[in-house]
Amino acid sequence: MDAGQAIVEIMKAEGVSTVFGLPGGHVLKVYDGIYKTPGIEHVLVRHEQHAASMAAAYAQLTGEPGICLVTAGPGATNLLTGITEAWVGCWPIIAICGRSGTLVAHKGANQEVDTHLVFRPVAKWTARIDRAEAVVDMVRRAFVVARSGRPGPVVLDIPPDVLGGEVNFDPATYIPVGKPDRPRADPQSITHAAQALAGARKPLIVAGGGAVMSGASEALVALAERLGAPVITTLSGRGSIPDSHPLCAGGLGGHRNDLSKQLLADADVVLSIGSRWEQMECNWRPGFVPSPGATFIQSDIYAEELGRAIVPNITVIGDARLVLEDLAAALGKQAPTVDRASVEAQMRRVLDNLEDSLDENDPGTEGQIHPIHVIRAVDRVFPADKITGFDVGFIAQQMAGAFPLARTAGPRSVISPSSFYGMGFVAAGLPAAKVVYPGRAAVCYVGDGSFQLIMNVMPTAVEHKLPVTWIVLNDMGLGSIYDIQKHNFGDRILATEFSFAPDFAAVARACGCYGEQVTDPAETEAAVRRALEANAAGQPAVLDMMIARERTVAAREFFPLEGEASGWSPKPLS
Ligand SMILES: Cc1ncc(C[n+]2csc(CCOP(=O)(O)OP(=O)(O)O)c2C)c(N)n1
Ligand SMILES: [Mg+2]
Repeated sequence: MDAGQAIVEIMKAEGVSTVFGLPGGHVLKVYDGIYKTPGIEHVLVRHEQHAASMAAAYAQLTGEPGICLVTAGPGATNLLTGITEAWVGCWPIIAICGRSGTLVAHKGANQEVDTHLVFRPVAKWTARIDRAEAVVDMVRRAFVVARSGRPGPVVLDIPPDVLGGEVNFDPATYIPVGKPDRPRADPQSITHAAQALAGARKPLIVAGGGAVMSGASEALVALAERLGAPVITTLSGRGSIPDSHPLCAGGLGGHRNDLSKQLLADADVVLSIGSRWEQMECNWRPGFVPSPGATFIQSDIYAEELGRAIVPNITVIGDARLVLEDLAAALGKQAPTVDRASVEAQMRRVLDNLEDSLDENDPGTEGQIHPIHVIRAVDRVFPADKITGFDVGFIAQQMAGAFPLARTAGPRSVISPSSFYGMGFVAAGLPAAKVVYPGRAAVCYVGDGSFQLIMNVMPTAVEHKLPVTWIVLNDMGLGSIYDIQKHNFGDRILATEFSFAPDFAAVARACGCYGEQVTDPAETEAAVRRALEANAAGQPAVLDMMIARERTVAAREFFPLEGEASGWSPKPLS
């Protein structure tokens, strides 16, 4: 068979059932392989960046590599931003890209560019494959690299003559890579960490995206219960402990709340599992990171991440699930030092107050639509097991910070940006939710500015019958940046307000989606219901919510807008 067909056979053997892509002449041998191979679907995007976003969303929701297939030159370079997001977010992607033919290379051939070099700083591995005989081994290796250790993107660059070359390959004898072995931590570091946790009066666990990628949820909840330790999650760790669990305290940094803020300040031992404590998560300012007197235990699968932002007292290198299981085993049957029931009761009291204060914030059906009002409507109308996407922009992001609102459904139910934070990345990836979970509803909060970057995702969702709902939080501007100009640049506003905006609902309808603009707060819930009904009937939906530009208290604290410590230049901890 030819190498193009062999690539498809390997994908199938590795469990791939969907490829996200956009063809060009250079990669038609692979497309032909997909055509001839039952069991592999192709989702045709309208911009290659969306293929990377969908592949990354697929990876977040499954833990498995998302696959992109694009042509040479611009097809490949259009992937760059989404691939970078996956690199920063540690999500596995395998991108198969075309390139100019071997015989005409380096002469300015059609669409020729050194793709493997373009992607080098933002991929775990990039390779130019020059011989058909190498293709099988290299594609197999791509699965090894993308899945193992710290997961991430792999980019393969293959000329059409190589894709058309004969390979000696029998799919029946191919041994799939499968899931990689999980690295177990050194028993000494487990003992050391367990001793610190056993002596803690106020233990706290902070779970990041690594906990989700490792499928560590059950072990996380078991250890938290064993210790009587509350759990705070980063945005990409959201769901690793279900929102409804009494030890779930919500988010970190810009997504924090009165409860998680207090717990982090008070904790005497903080166990961080699969989190890098990035700037977008904790700003690296006192009050947003463990207290100076606390013992900080950091565990990660990737040794180089340890101490990247905050120097730990104890390090544990290993797979999150195994680390959590081994810590629970090391703690054994010795009596917990913490009374879990009283911790949970205290947390409940703060959470009740929090819900009340969110109530007070929400002006209900008066005036402009308040963002909290939108979350409430979605929480009420959408099923509890929905997939939730949180795109970029303060308002969209603060949806995640409105815990205990914006309820999510447990692990692998959230699509989040990485700290690369590309506008539109999550909203473009959203249709992948229906590829992974055809039977679950999927909804995404996205800013009006961000939505305008990726609106051409709608035809793909319609064509492939991936009925999701985008809730556009429309403040007629790049509100996050507008606020910085307003508060820190003497009110000099430039390029952050839209004097013209498209009619998103009309554009949605023109693309085959259900579309509705909502201006009256009293209509919010009914509109959300209509969007969900459209989804249930197989139609994607867009709700253009004309909202007030409001932030949660946490957002104001995280990005102070006035004075010395303003926004984008936080002082690192000394
Ligand atoms: C691709 C990209 N360009 C620019 C930025 C910088 N940026 C961050 S938030 C933001 C404004 C987003 O506007 P919108 O989506 O309307 O959300 P809002 O802040 O108004 O809630 C911008 C421009 C970014 N994160 N990504
Ligand atoms: Mg906006």
